[in-house]
Amino acid sequence: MKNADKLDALAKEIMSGNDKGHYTIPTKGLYPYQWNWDSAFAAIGFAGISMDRAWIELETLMAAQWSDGMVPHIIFHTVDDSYFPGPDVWGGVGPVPSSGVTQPPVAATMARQLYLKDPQFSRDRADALFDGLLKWHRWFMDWRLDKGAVCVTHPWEAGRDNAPDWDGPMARIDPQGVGEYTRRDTAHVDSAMRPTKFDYDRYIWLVNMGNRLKWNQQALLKENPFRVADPTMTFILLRAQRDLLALGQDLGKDVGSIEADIRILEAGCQSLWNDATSAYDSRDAHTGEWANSISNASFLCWYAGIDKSEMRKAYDRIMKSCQFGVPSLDPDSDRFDARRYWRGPVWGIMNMMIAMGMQEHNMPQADELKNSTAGLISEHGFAEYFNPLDGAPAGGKSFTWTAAIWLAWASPNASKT
Ligand code: 9WN
Repeated sequence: MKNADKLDALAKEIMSGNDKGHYTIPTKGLYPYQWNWDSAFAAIGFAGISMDRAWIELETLMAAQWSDGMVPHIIFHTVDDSYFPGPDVWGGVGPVPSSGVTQPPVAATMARQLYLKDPQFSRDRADALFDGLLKWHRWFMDWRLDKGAVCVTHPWEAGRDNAPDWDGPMARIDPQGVGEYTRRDTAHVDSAMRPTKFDYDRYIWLVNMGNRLKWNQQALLKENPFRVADPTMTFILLRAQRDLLALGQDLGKDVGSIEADIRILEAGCQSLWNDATSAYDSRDAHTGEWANSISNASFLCWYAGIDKSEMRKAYDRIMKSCQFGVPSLDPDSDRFDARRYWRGPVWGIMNMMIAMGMQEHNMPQADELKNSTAGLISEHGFAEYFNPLDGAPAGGKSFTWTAAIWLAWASPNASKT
């Protein structure tokens, strides 16, 4: 790619423009706070710029860990009216103002990437984060398992906010009493690219319930009607446990329970196999109903160390049906919407994780996906997400995680940094 150096420079500019010193915002205006998995990707983006800054990103994230082990999905370092819902609506009970739900635990995997890149520099920093990461993973194992698969208790936890995976469980919520509120997201981005009012009423209703219960997991377990066993969380936690185990062994830590947890999660992944679609799927933990959705999260199986010939076939079929993959929903689905957020668009971070797994399984699709993501970004910019049919950029612009995955993975210069 001729302009790779220019794009590297632009990606670095975006990261430094969104850098608040000890954490990074995803993009100005739309998302003015620190987000959990965004920060883990930002960390590997910073790794080629400054290893110190890369570790600081993860350290700031882990400093927001709650006493029960949960690491929140948004950390409100400041108050900013450009985002709703803010800290007052959430009522997080951690050491710093935060939301009350978590996000996919990619942090341990990205911490290990930093460690492998420069073990000497990283050793003490990794050592200091190890116990917190272990405690967070334990929290998932204690509170969120269903048949060994990890459940989300709010669509925002999966990071795939309006994925069709949640349609059934969301439809069963009656958002009574949610009252009036003003969305801010649609002031920044075309509403056709964002979740609907139907979704938002239920998002806010779930937040109000959690706040009322002071985010007590035992109480939520009883009251929360939304509990979905999800491939995003399950595959990502399984991968994170494997990385934490390897990191812990290198650091000479007590890794006692991690291997047993890995066996439980491996069984959990199998519990997400939907025979009807021949793919990994989300399952409503309350009713046992399948979402019947083949999403980009389904293809995180390789990232978790799990291979299935049916998944390879489904991947090849879906990639043939769009110009740029991996779409967040199978384009053959009648719920596919090429522009609307997690119901069709391509997300660079998902592509990177899918390709990491494919690479580890020696699949030639890994390089193809890397090259196609590089082409997508070089033609259409560092957008939050992209239309899989024509590559059109969507959502926020100058986006941290798209810049980060460019620098750490998609750029032709990535392996040289
Ligand atoms: C709610 C920040 C986050 C990502 C999520 C993405 C979107 C937030 C929102 O933005 O969600 O958490 O307000 O839409 O879906 O994956 O972490 O980039």
